[in-house]
Amino acid sequence: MNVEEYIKNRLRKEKLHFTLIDPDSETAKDTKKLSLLKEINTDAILIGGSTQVRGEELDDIIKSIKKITTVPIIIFPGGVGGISRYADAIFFMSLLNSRNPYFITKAQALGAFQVKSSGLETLPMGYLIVSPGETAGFIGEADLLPRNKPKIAAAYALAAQYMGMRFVYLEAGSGASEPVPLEMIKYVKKAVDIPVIVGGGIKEKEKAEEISRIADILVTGTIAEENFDKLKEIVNAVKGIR
Ligand code: 1GP
Repeated sequence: MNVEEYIKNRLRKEKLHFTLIDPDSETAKDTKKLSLLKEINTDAILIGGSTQVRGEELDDIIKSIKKITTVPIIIFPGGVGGISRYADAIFFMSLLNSRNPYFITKAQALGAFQVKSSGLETLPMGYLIVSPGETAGFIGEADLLPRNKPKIAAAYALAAQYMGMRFVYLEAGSGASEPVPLEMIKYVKKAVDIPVIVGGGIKEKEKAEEISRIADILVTGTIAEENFDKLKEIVNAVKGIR
């Protein structure tokens, strides 16, 4: 399957929801919990986290997710490790607002040949971390995008597009107390033509609906761990938008 075509075709008709699974989480290791994924209408599974599960352990987790769902599995790498040829694609991403060039281009160079030999489809993505940023912001040494300065986020997103990236991700950080502000998502959407992905701190269906009215793709992670019924509500809210 060509994952980019799949995403872009679906985006012509509807807003998308991606479920992020941390390979180090309870859900990833518990087949009963994983099988709940069958009950939701999510459009792709992202595999990633700031911790480093790799090698055979990661391959096995992806294989068991594949038995449960037919939606694409996309690696959302937290670093140079964490690549598995059993996934369908990888977000080949650059943390554009990092202060450390390691996260902008060096980790990408170090991982490039590994990605090539894995045969994974690459989805070039500009990754932008918005305050509070949580673990991703700390680890990625981000100059957190100020929540009250949407134009700065839009400028970075447009730069991502002009550099040839085909997706842009606005990240408030996993477990953030508040998601990316709506005003910022609006600004970014107006500025770019590439799909805008938004994640971090989305816990309620009302918020999910507000965000999905503007953004193209909404990502939730923590809620799958904490409250599966709420995850279902969020996915239904996203899918209800026309
Ligand atoms: C992390 O944006 C995602 O990259 C998910 O965040 O865990 O807060 O849903 P949550």
